[in-house]
Amino acid sequence: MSKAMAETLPFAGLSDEDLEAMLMIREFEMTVLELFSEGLIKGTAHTCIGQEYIPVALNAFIGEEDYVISNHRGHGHYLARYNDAEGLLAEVTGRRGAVCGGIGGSQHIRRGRFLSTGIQAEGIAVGAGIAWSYKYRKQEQAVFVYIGEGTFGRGCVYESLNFAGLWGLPMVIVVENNGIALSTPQSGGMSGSIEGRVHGFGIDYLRLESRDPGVIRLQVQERMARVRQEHKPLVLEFITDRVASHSKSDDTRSEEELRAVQQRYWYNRMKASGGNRFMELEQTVRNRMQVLRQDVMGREEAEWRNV
Ligand SMILES: Cc1ncc(C[n+]2csc(CCOP(=O)(O)OP(=O)(O)O)c2C)c(N)n1
Repeated sequence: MSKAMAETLPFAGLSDEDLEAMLMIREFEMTVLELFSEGLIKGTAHTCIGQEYIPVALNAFIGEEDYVISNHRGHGHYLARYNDAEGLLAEVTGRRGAVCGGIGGSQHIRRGRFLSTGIQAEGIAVGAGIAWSYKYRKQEQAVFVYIGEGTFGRGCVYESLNFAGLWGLPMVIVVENNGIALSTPQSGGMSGSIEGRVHGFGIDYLRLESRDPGVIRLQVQERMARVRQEHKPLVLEFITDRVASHSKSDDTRSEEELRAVQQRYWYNRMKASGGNRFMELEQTVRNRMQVLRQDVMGREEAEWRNV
């Protein structure tokens, strides 16, 4: 499907449940940016504004026993899985009720079979190890690893792909290709393509341009089943956009580029065509987040020593 075609899709498959989850992630990230400006975030934070639909779409394929390994831009990955804005907001602001007692902050979250790491490419190597243990024990679970296209600059991505291809590991490697790594566009940092590199290891690959979770699910479901049934790794490359800065106030893109990003943003497109249903859902989510913010920010500092 061409990028232009994907961009004109009318979000036919977007249920209220998906829309609410996407809006909640967006609202959470907007809150993080505000708190960041007020100096109330502990450490740093990278928002996934623009990419909210990806974990919402994929969550339908992730079972309780599966592992999800997230990266530095991981709030949406966590929220799509656990719908726990309270625990995460407390975590990034270091308040009581934090999911990791306030030790992990934005980038280092652990809950059940969910891990995130701020070290680029650490997740794919750890994920390959976990997937190998699933295979060795003849378990049906899979490992989902999120990485950005810029992380293909690290050598252990290739060691992990080789290992996954060679041993037939039940892994889904989700590449969130937002076209820019910090301030380096893909064209300035990558020779060849992600598809070419993945095929070099004999690994199944699918490129996704839609931003509609319903459409995405239809496109991936068959390949996803093979990961478990045939123990085959799969790489899903999402062509997406980082709508906000890399972290905060560090965007080097031109005004023209940023305008194009805003035009492609699912939120702006939905808002323009979503009518009352969209407005009502957005207001509900916004109110919920405001109440949560007041509650969490009124709490004492997290007791991280008790974790
Ligand atoms: C080993 C390592 N080197 C450098 C960094 C600093 N760093 C954090 S994010 C980032 C760019 C990541 O780009 P990409 O993988 O495309 O993900 P995106 O930020 O676009 O989501 C860099 C260089 C890091 N976290 N880890």
